[in-house]
Amino acid sequence: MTSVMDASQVAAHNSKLLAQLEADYAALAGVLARRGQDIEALTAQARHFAVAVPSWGVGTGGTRFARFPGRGEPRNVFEKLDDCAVIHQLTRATPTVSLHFPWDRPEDAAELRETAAARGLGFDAVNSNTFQDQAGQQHSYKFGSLTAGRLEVREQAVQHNLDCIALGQALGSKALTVWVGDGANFPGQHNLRGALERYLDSMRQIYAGLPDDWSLFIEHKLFEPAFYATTIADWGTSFACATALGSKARCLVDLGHHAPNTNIEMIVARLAQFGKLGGFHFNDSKYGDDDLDSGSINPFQLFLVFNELADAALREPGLRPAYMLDQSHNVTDPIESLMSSAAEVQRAYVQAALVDRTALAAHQQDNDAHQAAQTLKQAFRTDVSPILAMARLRSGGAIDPVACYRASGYRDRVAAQRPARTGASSSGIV
Ligand code: LRH
Ligand code: MN
Repeated sequence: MTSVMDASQVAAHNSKLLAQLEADYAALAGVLARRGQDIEALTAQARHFAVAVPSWGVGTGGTRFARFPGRGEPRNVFEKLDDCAVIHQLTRATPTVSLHFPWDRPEDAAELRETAAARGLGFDAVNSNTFQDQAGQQHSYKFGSLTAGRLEVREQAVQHNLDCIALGQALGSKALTVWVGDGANFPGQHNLRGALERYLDSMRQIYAGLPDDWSLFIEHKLFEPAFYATTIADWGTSFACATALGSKARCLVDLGHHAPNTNIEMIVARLAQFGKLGGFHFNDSKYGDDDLDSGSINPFQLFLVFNELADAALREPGLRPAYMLDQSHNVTDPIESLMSSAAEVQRAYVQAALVDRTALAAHQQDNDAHQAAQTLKQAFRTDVSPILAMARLRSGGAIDPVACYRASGYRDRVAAQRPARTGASSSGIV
């Protein structure tokens, strides 16, 4: 496997931090042992945790107002893979990449698959895109895609999704995520039921094109780009559609796709209970679909999501939702944000494993609300950073990924290799 960053730089970085880490690790081991918990078991669990990186996340993101490109922007899917490889080399928690088509459509899928494998990377769910028009596209998606009133538009959108499945198969992916921005901006603009009937008709054709071992993830979103009615606006509609389509169809929860203060962990519990929890797009937000770094605004919510996943896993040990990041890095180095975000999701996973579920169940049974809440808070308040760092170290990563990355000069190196985009700032998320 070719490392994008010089492994000796990582070793040199770790050697400086090792003694401190071992001291912090031993101290935490003591705290956990007093609670009857084995730090080694938790570190082993942390080492098995993995979250996929979005290919579109390693470039600088933007908003509808502007996008201000950073230095050394990746110009194609191969340079995106290089950056994704750095993230995995240092965190050891991001072995797969989620691609978006046509943004990442390769000339030669086999070459892309080999290049990724050579960098220790594989491919998670692929994403279709019928929320933009591509150059030379016959029919516009301005008035919808899978729900469009005109049959030829729907057929084009269905065919695009079938092409994504074929490409994903060639790349070794096992799932297709379908998010459509379809909806209306004005009451009366379209028939609400008719739009969903057309969506289901289109999705049945896509579902029929799924290989037996594939999954189809339906991603709901409350609003944007539609600002009055979004066809797949909430988990209920997504759940109804996934149920109508069949066992290979499940629901994907993007944390930023809900109204402020929505109890997202309860949505997770519901979807898990009914066997339709397919996966996640992790990010954080304060207002809308802000696509901010995971755990950067509301880390307690992220913990509560993993607390529900840990509870669900007790009931269905085979539960394996797809974990993916979906973020837009407008003002930070995307590599740093993705490394920190992967660690924050891993942190919530480990903190959820710290919850004393026997004590919690007893407090719930006794209606001791205070102690029940404190049982969760104790796990959330536990600083598991030494476990995350030790997991990285033992898996060949960096004790402090961002510090190691900055010391490596990788961004300077790629900035020299990849000419900066000049001219007026464009707009849009990528
Ligand atoms: C829509 C979304 C979807 C992606 C896109 C990049 O807001 O979350 O998952 O296709 O962002
Ligand atoms: Mn998403």
